[in-house]
Parts: sequence; C-alpha cells; structure tokens
Amino acid sequence: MKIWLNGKIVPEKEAKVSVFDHGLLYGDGIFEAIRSYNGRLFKLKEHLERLYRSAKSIMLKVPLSSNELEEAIIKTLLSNNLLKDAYIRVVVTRGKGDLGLDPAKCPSPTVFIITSKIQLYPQELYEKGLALVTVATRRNDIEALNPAIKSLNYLNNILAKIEATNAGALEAIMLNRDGYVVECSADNIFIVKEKTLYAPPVSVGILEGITRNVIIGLAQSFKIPVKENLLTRYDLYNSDEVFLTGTAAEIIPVTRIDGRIIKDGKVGMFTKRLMTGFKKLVNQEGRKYAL
Ligand code: PXG
Repeated sequence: MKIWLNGKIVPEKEAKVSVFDHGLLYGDGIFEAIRSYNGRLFKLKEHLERLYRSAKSIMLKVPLSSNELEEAIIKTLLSNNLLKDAYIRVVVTRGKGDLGLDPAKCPSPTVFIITSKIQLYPQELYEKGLALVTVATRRNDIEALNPAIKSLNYLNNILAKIEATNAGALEAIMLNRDGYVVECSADNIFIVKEKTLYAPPVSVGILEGITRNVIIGLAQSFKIPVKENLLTRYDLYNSDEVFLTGTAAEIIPVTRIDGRIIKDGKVGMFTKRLMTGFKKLVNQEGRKYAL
C-alpha cells in the first residue's frame, strides 16, 4: 500500500510520523473519511469543506488548498490502483511539537492520506438490520468538544463502542447530557414514524454527517416529510423504522434497540427506498476521475 505523506507518495513501511506528533500525543488534529464509487469521489466538496471547518474550529491551518488536497487524493488512489471503489482517509495533525500541550510549538502540520477498501458490516446485516444498545457514556458536550468537529480525539466514541461490544452489539446509541438521542459512535441515526423521517438536529451535538445530509435531500426529493426533532429512547422504541448513516456504513437498517424489536423486526419500506436511492445516487454524482 502507498501512502501520501506530507507531499510525497511513500510505501506504507516508510509512512511514519514522529512520536512527538501532537496528533498522537493529544489527539490534536482532524480528519475526513470519504468514499469513491465507480471512479467518482462522492460529495468531495462537502467533505473538504467540513475538513476546513474542523480545522478552523481548532485553529489549525491546513497547509494545502482544497484543489491541492483533491489532487493528492487522486494521486494516492492512482498509486494504489484503487481506480473505482475506495475508502479514503485524510488526516491533518497539529504536527511535531514538544511534550507540552502548546500548539504554537508545532510549526508544521502533518498531512497524510490513506486509501483502502472498507466494508464496515457484514452484508447480511444490511438485509436483516442491526441490534443496538444505548450506552452510559454520553456524547461530548457542545461546550466541551463540539461533536461537529471531526477531530482525532475519538476517545468518547471509542468508550461508547467498547460498551456496545461488551453488551454484544455492533454499534452504540449515544445520548447527550440531557438524555436526548444524538448519534452513534460512528454513524448518524434516523427514525421513521407515521411516514415522516426524523433526525436529531445538529444543535443537540452531533457530527453533521455528509451521508445524513444526502439522505435528508433524497427523502425530500421522494416527498417524504423530514423533521429535525429532539428524540428520546421512547421515540426510538416506538418508531416504525430506524436506520443509521455514515460514509463507512452507508445506510444500515436497525431492527432491535435495547432488546425492543422495532415494529415487526423487519427492514421497513422507507429504509429500503432510501437505500436503493442512495445506491443509485453514489454511482452518478461527482466528476469521474478515472475510467
Ligand atoms: N457521527 C460520527 C460520530 C461519525 O464519526 C458519522 C456520524 C457519519 O458522518 P458521514 O459524514 O461519514 O456521513 C461519523 C463518521 C468508520 C468511521 O470507519 C466513521 C467515522 C469516523 C471514523 C471511522 O466507520 N465518521
């Protein structure tokens, strides 16, 4: 595997960063996960815009322009012969500093791009649905580390994931301090109730998922009413359908939460329609970078 690291394509074995890199020492940095479908980088502009928003929030200057990052991503894909379908990770850390926290002592950010393949969940779960649990670990407070920032500091989500794993579930439903449902450890959540699609609003403390926004747009184009509302676990248990969205997971149905079966335990009609619509969309959207 070839990695893009600070402007150079290097073999994986040579893709090394310093133990003094603050991305490693403190989780001080940001990232994006992007997919390409059929030679097209899906929602690249939106992903890069979010990367720059995350960077701005933590006062990190990305040393490349958006066009330069796009070129670097394509170069990395080509170097790895991943011409059609890939999973791309773009990481920008604060860079090498000393052992103190001070980011002012880190003169140049570290940037790397990994391109690979990913299938987050086994295919059968896309047909049967996931069983989820709500975990005790609350999502970061907006006033502490805003979940809108896609930072390298994922310990909050990792703790949630560990709790889910301990309970035998593949993903965790997380609540905010007030007990409202926010999102999962690496996915956004939606419910369908009486033919309306509901999602927790960004203001409750979630990552504004690119896939989430695509699904909202798709639902609107299907004339499905969409509401961004506060949701409780009660709303989830008593919904007609539940599904998760994320770049890695795409759209995955949920059929069981905290031991409660959602409706009849089968993947619902709206979820199926959105899954089909999403599949169609990803193969059409965006500029094709390679044939
Ligand atoms: N919420 C959180 C907390 C996330 O980390 C999403 C929602 C979905 O966002 P997008 O923009 O991808 O629709 C994420 C996704 C993985 C993985 O491999 C995913 C994410 C981060 C790290 C790993 O599944 N982010």
